[in-house]
Amino acid sequence: PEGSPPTAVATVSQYACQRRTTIENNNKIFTDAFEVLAESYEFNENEGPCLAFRRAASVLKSLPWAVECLGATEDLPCLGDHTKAVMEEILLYGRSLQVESILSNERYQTLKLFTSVFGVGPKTAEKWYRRGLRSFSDILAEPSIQLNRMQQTGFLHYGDISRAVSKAEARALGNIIDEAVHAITPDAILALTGGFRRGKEFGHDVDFIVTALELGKEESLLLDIIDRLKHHGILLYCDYQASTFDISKLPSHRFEAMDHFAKCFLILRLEGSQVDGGLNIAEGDSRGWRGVRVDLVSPPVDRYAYALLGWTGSRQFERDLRRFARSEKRMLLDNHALYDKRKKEFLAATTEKDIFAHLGLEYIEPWQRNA
Ligand code: DCP
Ligand code: MG
Repeated sequence: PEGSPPTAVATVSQYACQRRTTIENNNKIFTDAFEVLAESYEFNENEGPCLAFRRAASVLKSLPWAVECLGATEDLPCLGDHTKAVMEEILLYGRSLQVESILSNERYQTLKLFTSVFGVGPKTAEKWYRRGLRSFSDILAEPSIQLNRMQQTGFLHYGDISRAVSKAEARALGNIIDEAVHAITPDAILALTGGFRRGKEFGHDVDFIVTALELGKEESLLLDIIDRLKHHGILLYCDYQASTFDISKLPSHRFEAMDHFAKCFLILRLEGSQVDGGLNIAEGDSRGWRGVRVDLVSPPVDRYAYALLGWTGSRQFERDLRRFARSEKRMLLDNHALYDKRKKEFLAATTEKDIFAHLGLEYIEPWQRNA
C-alpha cells in the first residue's frame, strides 16, 4: 500500500559474489534435489535448465533460514516456475517425483557411475553408455576400449579416490607439501585453496597454490616438488602440465576452460601415522595408508591473487564473479587477470581484497564463498 515503510528485509542479490554463503546449508532438502536435476540436464547437454537449477540452489544455500512455505521465496532471485514447482512438491510431500524418476533412471545412474572415475567425463561416459556398457566390469572386459593413463589410474585407485578426503588428511598433506616446498626454496609461498580453504570438512581432493617470490622461478619449483615427492616414494600418479600462460591475452570468456598456469594433478600416498585421528578409510582396511588426489597450481607471483581467488571457488561463486564483472562492470575476469574494457587496461592485484575492490564488491571471506 501507498506510504508503507520500506521493507526491512535485505534483498538477496542474483550474484553469488554479493552474497555470504557459509557451509551451513539450511535448505539441503531443496538444494540436493536441484543438484540431481542440474546434473541430469548436464548429462543431456541442456545447459539452460542446468544452470538455472544451480543458480537456484546457490540462492537457497545463502539463506540463514529454512524455506518453510513458498510464500517466503517471493522476493528471492533466480527461482523460476519449474524450480518453485519442485519446491512446492517437496514442501507438500517431502519428495519430488521428477527427482525420484531421474534417480531410478538407468542412463542417469550409469553416467553418474562412469563419471565418478578419475579421467572419465560426460562425453566418454555417454560413449560407453551408447555402446551398451553398464558397469565397471563391462568396461574392463571390453577389448576394444583403450583406457588412457588417467582412466587406468582412476580404476586402479577407485576406492581411495572416490572416498572423501578429511580436513585432518588435507592438513597432513599440507605439511608434506610444505616440507618439500621449503626444502627447495625457503622463500616460496604455499597456500591451501579449493573447498578446504572455504572451511569444508570433506573434499574430493586437496588443492594448493605454490609460487616463488622471484618471477619465473615458479615452474622449476613445481618440477622440483614433484621430484622430491617421487624421491620420497609417495608419488602414485602425476600428470604435469607446463604453463601456456600468455600475459598479453585478454581474460577468457569461457568459464569451464582450464587456466594456463603450470599445474599437476597428483595422487599421493598418505600414511595413517601422519594424520591426526587416523585415515578416512573403510572399516577393515588394514593397509595403513591411502591414496589422495592433490592438485598443485603454480602461477607467476604477480598473478598469485587472481589464481588464489579463482581456485578457492566455489564454482558457482566463480561463475558469478565473472558474470558480475562482465555484465555490471564491463570487465573481464579469469584466473589470470582482470581487464577493464572501457579503460582498455589490465588491473594489477597483490591480494584478493584488491580484486574485490577493483570490481566494486564488498570483500567476501573464503568461508563465505560456499555458493
Ligand atoms: N576451478 C576452476 N577451473 C577449473 C577447475 C576448478 O576455476 N577448471 C576452481 C573452482 C573450484 C576450485 O578450482 O572451486 C577447486 O576445484 P575442485 O574441483 O577441487 O573443487 P572444490 O575444491 O571446491 O571441491 P571439492 O571438495 O570437490 O574438491
Ligand atoms: Mg578441491
